[in-house]
Amino acid sequence: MNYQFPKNFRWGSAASSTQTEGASLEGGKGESIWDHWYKEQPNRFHNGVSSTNASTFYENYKSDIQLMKDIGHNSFRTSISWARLIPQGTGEVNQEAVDFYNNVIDELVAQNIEPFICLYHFDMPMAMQEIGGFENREVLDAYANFAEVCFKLFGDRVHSWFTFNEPIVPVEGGYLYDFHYPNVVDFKRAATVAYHTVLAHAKAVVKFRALNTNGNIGIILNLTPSYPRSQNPADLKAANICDLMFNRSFLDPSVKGEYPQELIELLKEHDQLPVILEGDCELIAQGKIDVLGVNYYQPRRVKARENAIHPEAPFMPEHFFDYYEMPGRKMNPHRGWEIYEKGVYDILTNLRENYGNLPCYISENGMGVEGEEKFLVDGQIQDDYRIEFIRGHLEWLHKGIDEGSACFGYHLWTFIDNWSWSNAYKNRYGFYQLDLKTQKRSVKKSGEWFAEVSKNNGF
Ligand code: BGP
Repeated sequence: MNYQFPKNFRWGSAASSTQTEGASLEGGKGESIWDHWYKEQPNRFHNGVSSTNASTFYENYKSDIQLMKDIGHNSFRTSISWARLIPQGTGEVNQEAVDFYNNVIDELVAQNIEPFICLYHFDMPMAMQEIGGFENREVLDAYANFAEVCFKLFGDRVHSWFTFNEPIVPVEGGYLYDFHYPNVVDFKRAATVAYHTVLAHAKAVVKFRALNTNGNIGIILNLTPSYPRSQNPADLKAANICDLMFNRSFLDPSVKGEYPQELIELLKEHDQLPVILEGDCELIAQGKIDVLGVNYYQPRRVKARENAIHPEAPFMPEHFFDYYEMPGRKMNPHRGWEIYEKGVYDILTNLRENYGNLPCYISENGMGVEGEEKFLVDGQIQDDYRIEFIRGHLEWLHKGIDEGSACFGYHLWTFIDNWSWSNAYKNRYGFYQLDLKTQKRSVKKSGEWFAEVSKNNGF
């Protein structure tokens, strides 16, 4: 064995409620922004496919959990849908949802698969969005209340909690770049939503600590490293601003309990700072996490801007940088994303050197492939490219651990090919192939390979 991983290393995969459950208008579930947006603009979703049925985990959870077991999972992350559990966002709890999540958690535990539960994966209940979503401070309290309900209902069996998945994505998608509802383009409102999400996170952590719940609480961040084109000070400045805006805007408050002063100064200088109320800083300081989930897919390469900004263009992060396509970069041609395995090591090194080496795990990493059926041979997807992708990242992860990083696991995105927001089923990521017509699940070559890796705790 060339790469042996630490004892108790967590092997598994990640998914989310909206992307897998289906039954999105059944079982007493309230509408989320995804149900609503689809009704308004079905054309915004790849091939017009909604999350209404997703990959039918709601009815098939039991056999699906068996499939996890079959490929050696000892842990699995999904999320609890706020709109399923509390259909209006506040108030009445939906008993059918309680039963469903109890059944899922019980089944995972019975199969010795540790449940990692996330409380928010891009899925604002529509009733909460109608009153402003995370722009409205009332919604922060509603979210914290939802978190508390979850801790009380499931905390006896769930010991790894995560408040948010990639909280910057709904900020980017919903308030800057028009790829999530409510399709606003406004930096100051985006900054407010980001800031309020940090406050909502901290409120949930406070609830968690007050209940003395067993286990850990954390957050899952997409820590895309920002690599400068060169060491030219102008390129370095561009990369530093990206790092502040896209990584440190959530990493610093959740790990250190405070924002980087440099980020505050930058937003102040451009009149983009959200409203800060008395008590906010104390609250943020209480939101420090126990564990961090790291999602990593691709690096962000940037350079100094080459052109002046149009005087009437809205203020954007891109005022400070241009994207840079490094010649010779390795690509995943099936998704159009760069593959840079060392990124995972750079993230771990940064966490070790600058963030107290807190316990962390790779909560998402994966390779999306459009038109993956073309790799079908005798009924099985021969995804050697995915095996190579995972192996490459695990090698760098292993080096990080060797050098002292406190990384305790690796989860692939995802378990069974699932629905992915406006991309719907365009890019396939799963260990299992999903036939959309029959809902049949078939293990890919990578799933069988992963079972061996998990069994041997290395490769
Ligand atoms: C991550 C999200 C996942 C999933 C994945 C794949 O950022 O956390 O929810 O959607 O990206 O994305 P896509 O299907 O667009 O390639």
